[in-house]
Amino acid sequence: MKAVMTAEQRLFYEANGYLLIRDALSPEELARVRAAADRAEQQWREDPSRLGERGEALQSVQAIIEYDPIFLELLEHPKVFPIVREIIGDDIAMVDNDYYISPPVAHLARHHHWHFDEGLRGVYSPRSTMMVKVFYALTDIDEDGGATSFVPGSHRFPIDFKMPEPTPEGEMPGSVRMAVPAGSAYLFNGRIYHAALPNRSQKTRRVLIFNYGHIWMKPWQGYEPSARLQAAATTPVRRQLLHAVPAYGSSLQD
Ligand SMILES: O=C(O)CCC(=O)C(=O)O
Repeated sequence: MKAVMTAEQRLFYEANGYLLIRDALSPEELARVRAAADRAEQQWREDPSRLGERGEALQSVQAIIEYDPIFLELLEHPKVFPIVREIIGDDIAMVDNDYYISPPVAHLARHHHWHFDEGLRGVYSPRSTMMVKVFYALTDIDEDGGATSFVPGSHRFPIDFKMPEPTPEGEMPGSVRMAVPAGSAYLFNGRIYHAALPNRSQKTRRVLIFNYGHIWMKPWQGYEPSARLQAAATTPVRRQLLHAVPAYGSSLQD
């Protein structure tokens, strides 16, 4: 595998546990992705049996890759996927994927309180990276617009580290917010302490989420790729991302 991260990106990610990739999507790509996301949202709203959250602070279209081929392309986007692969390794595979729609909320409702994505005690290995999650912003996200917030460096805290309580507004000491323009991507280590802050702006936040782990990990329940997608996957990268290869011994070659 060719290393693609700049020295600055590598150091920033190692120190902080997250990375911002500005202009990950060109304006044309953003428009195409946004149009496909709108179509998926409409299908999902029209059929309440489709999986996802239907709450006040979050509506989510679960397993968005099943809705349109453009989302599969994003799963291996040339500006972002090589970075994720460099961090995780050649045994990379998809864990879960969603389209999150977070409308403004009148009070402090939020959909993700402070948490780590993984707390896999049986395999606790602080030098390993189990998961990396990528967000693509489909709308501009303001400071008060339901931004994802991180405690930088917390991916390296010991598993029994006692995190402080957030303020009622959801603030954590030393945290940063992903207030970013549409078309940006950000990624983070699954062991970083993070939250979605309340959306107190006037705008609905829209993001696509792709979570990656290792081929020997199962996809998150409810996110197992369909037989249709697996059968249509022909390239080695897509077959591995969609778990259409053996769980043990599989690795991308180039
Ligand atoms: O929506 C967000 O900004 C955060 C979501 C989150 O916490 C997660 O996907 O684990």
